[in-house]
Amino acid sequence: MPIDSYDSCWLRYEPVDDEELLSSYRDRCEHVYASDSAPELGVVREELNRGLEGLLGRAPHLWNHPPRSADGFLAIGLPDEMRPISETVDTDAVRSLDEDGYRIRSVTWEGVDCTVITAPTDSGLVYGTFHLLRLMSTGQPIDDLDIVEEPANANRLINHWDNPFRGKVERGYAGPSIFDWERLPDLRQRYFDYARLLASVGINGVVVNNVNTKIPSREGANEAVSRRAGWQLLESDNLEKVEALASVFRRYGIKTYLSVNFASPMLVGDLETADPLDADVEAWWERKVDEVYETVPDFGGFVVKADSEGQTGPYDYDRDHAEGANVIARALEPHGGRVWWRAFVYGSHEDRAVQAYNTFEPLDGEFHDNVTVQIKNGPIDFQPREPISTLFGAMPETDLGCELQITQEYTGQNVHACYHVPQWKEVLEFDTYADGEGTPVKDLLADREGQGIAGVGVVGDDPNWTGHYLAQANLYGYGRLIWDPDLTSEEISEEWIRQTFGGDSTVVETVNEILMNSWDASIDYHTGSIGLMHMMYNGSAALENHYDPSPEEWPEYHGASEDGIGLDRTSSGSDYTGQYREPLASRYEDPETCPEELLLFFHHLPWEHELADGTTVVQRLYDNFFAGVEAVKELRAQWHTLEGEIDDRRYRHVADRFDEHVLQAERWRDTIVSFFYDYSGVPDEDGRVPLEA
Ligand code: GCV
Repeated sequence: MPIDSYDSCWLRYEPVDDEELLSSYRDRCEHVYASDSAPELGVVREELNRGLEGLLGRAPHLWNHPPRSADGFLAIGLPDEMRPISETVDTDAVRSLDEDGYRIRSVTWEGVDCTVITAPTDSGLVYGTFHLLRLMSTGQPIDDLDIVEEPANANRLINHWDNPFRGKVERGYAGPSIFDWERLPDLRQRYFDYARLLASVGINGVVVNNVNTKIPSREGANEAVSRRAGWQLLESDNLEKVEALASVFRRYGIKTYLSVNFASPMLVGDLETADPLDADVEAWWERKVDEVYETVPDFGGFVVKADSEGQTGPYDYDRDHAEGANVIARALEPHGGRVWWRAFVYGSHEDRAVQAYNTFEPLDGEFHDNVTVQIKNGPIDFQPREPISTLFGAMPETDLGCELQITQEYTGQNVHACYHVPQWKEVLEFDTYADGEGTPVKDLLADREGQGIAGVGVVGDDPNWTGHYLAQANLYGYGRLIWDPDLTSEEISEEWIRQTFGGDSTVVETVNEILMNSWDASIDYHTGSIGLMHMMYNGSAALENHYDPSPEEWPEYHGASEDGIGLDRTSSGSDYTGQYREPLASRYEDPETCPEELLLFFHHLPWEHELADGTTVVQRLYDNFFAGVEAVKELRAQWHTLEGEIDDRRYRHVADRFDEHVLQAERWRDTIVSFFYDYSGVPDEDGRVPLEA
């Protein structure tokens, strides 16, 4: 069931073809008793209508009271709202669930088989509804359910890097922004469908514009044109546009946020300073935030990128980042809003990896209660694999957020297949030793009201939303994983496949294998899998593509020289190792104990340094780059077996991309292994390098 002219992603609600399941679903869901007292409950009814009509072949009967004549029914409401719920579940226990939590239970009420969905909040009912529909869409039985769900992370955000008024998305590979700021407050159906997709996987906050709120003007650029940028969303005239989007998202329990420029008091207001300790600046933020909340009463808060890549920040006024964040936080506090203050600050240290910790760790305890310091998963920038940022676990007095990237900036953009859930799992499972052994990132972030996870958005106006059909799995998986980090990558991919391509076991197994092997392949042909990274083309600032290989641009990131490769980040180098707690610091410090997949991130080693199995560094790099390309060819071959098994449109789209993916992986391999050979002069033992002319 396509949504207008664009893809329905995992909300296809294809007819159930298993007769037994169909009849059991019908018995329990043909009649629905659902309250419609709150806006979210309108959404529940709409989604059930749409979903059940698709799955069961006919729309359900919706009731405002228990359907007396029915043999079974579905009851959805707050714990005390309806008797089939209050008389069958422990309502105190439901009321004490976390916000957004819910309970689904099969019960017998007055002799009738019922399914109840109940929650402490309306948004919990939305999530519970999507859960039940997911069970049916993936062919699960629903006649004996007893499910209690609470999200692990309180804040589950998408950060759009969309540039308002320009239509472009920075690092967006799925076409222009779906948000049409020129036409807003007019709404598009697509906004509602986007909100449905997000709510169905548990997202509860959307930052609608790019953290780069001011595009640094380029020489010769028309200033009036380059001024049209994200910071303007804070202008009074634009707030009704923000409210229009918020009116859509709030129906699904999703809050709306804005990225704002630190110099807003000067850009949006007419002050001559943005100094966070200036009284006029403080008063300006208060007035502006009051105005925002008058227009958008449930506004979520602001994201700020400061002192980074051309964006103004507190350093411009000799203030620190806590002083910078706090002036904005104080203005938001009376309204319950929050500042998500990014730790992505670099440029003043020779080794970028060490700067975020050096900047933020000393400020632990200085941030206002409603500030969250948002940290990228690794110290560099969303590379195919990085060590985990040393800031996790280093700021116990501060609310922290983890920033992941859903869009594939460095992993092949909209052409390469790369399923990122295994990578994010590695991040969340990483043991920081912050509180001794057994303090993984996921536990540090969980269960704190001011913490959570932010994912850099992936959608654009492309009919398939994500540029590459298989990249839908990343949006789906991001939401599911941050709701429940204990789900396995395979569980998530399998859910996605069943809802997206149907339940045929060959299709499920094949797509699952493709997804699960794609990240490893990407690391192999982009990096060689022993800790290198950042070898992509950047070019001029206007053209940065981060897609093609270009290792010669980045000596400071890979450290290749005639005597070896890698960077010394041990105590004899930049001492990034020293920012970790023990035993991690010692483990990374010594090349003998450093995990091989991160070796050259921490160590500069001779090309012919022997690894544990006797293979040299340069030979391992050659082997891994070649293996990566072979793996991509295998993914393509597996995809080819699906011809005729899934619809031709999606089959072709992915098949064509795999052809290009193979070519690009070969280009990466050939460029980088030749680069290594030029430096090392060491040929490949298997005769593959130097390449034949
Ligand atoms: C939004 C990298 C990306 C930029 C991005 C920046 C950031 O540098 O290339 O496009 O800017 O990270 O995360 O702020």
